[in-house]
Amino acid sequence: MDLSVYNTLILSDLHLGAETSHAREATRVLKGNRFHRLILLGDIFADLNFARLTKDHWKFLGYIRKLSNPKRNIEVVWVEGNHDHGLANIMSHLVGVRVYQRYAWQYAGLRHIAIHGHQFDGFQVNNVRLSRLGTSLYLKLQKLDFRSKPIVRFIDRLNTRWLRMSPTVSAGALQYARQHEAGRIFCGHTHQALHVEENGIDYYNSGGWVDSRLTYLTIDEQGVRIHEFTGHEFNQHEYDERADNRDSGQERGEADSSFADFADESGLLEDVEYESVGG
Ligand SMILES: [Mn+2]
Repeated sequence: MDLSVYNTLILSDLHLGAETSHAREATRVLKGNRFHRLILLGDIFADLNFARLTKDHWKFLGYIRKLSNPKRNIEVVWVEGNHDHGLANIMSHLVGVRVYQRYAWQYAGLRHIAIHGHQFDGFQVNNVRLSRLGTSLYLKLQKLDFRSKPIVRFIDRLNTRWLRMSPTVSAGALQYARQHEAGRIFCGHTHQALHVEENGIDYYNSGGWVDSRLTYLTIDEQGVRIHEFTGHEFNQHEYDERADNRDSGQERGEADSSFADFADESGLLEDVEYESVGG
């Protein structure tokens, strides 16, 4: 992977807790890149049910906690999505990250705004609960291979609604950027990585980590780039290990083991030691 230091790396829609979440791959992206700022642009969680988090999901959270350690000098920002909604307090304590509804910063002479994007999806605004259910259903159905025609038609309709959401969010975001005098605006939510330029304003969507395309954004002096994680970095051993993790249902339920993974990855035990010496 690229070893240059990015000003900002943006990742969204990991949906931790969902079976389709590619948490392991997302952790590899964070470990394989260097950046001054990390923006988790919403829907990092699928819902509030922590029992559904697998070993890899806890490891991702552990690594976020590690990155947010002040000694690392990386600004880690969590922007709330419609699935993350209400997690702000829990997350700031668990992983030590500040949570925002939207985050704005200045870079390369331009105002940058990061906002999840459900705010621009008319359906979502008045119907958070229903749409949350819709997303989980959509993610579940995507995995299944149906033969039944009515169900296929239903999935097609759901897909169409999903695809229509992408231009709706980009249009709303561009309008929002214009109103707030931003040169660049970043969203997630649609699970489709995208770049749209309109009258000198750039809209970028970071895509997601639940579909076949796994994408993230980087910002540096060369500009903004959409990256696709291809998985070429994997070797067979890691694939096997991953398959093992998916199969071990009992292990997934063991809170002790999950917490150990989280603590291990985050350096939590080192912190405890450090704090007890300092205090
Ligand atoms: Mn969303």
